[in-house]
Amino acid sequence: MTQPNTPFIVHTVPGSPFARSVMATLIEKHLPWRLHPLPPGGSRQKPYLDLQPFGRLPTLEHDGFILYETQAILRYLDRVSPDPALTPTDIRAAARMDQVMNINDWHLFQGCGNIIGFQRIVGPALMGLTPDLAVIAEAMPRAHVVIETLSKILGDQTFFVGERLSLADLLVAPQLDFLAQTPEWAELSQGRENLNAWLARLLERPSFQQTTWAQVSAMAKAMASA
Ligand SMILES: N[C@@H](CCC(=O)N[C@@H](CS)C(=O)NCC(=O)O)C(=O)O
Repeated sequence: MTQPNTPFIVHTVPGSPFARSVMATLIEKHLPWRLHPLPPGGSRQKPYLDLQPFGRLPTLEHDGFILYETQAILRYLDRVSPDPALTPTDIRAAARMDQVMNINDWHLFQGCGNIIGFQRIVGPALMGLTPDLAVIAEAMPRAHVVIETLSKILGDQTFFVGERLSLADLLVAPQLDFLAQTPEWAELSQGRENLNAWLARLLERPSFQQTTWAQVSAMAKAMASA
């Protein structure tokens, strides 16, 4: 029997966009949760590798149940605590949500967010790296296709699958927030105002305000000094 009142523990390095999706979903669901912060690089070492053998972030721990892969985590949270529902009941809307979530993992993160976001933000912040402009330029054609596709799917809807927030919004927003902080975003988002407006709507929500990189780093710092 799953217990929504048992605290959910999010293992992550502060700054992970996938972990932010999980934390934002927990907040949207009003579920009790806490952070288990890892140091930079901690995801590639034991004991974290005992939880997540691929060394990727995040991992959820819930009443002894260990789960990784962000989509699986988000769906678990939606099933454990169905109110508010974050999956549409309409079959085609649910399929569209799943499609956007897979676009996130296969096309937005892979080859786009993990290149441009890493070169511009994560690498400089955590490793003192200088952005490699050639690597960024190589990723741009793919990034254009991804952003154009997301903009088309969104259309004039408030959220990706209509007028209600879904898991798709919660998965994509942290990735786009990273991209939106890069100089490349002006070019990528040109003529795609609907996506900019959607991102602004998402980032205004308490669930995103409370899970910025700075906020999660402050949480980790407070825990370390407690
Ligand atoms: N398919 C995984 C992907 C997770 C992932 O790739 N996370 C990245 C970005 S937050 C990560 O762990 N990066 C840190 C690293 O590779 O050490 C999921 O959905 O959870």
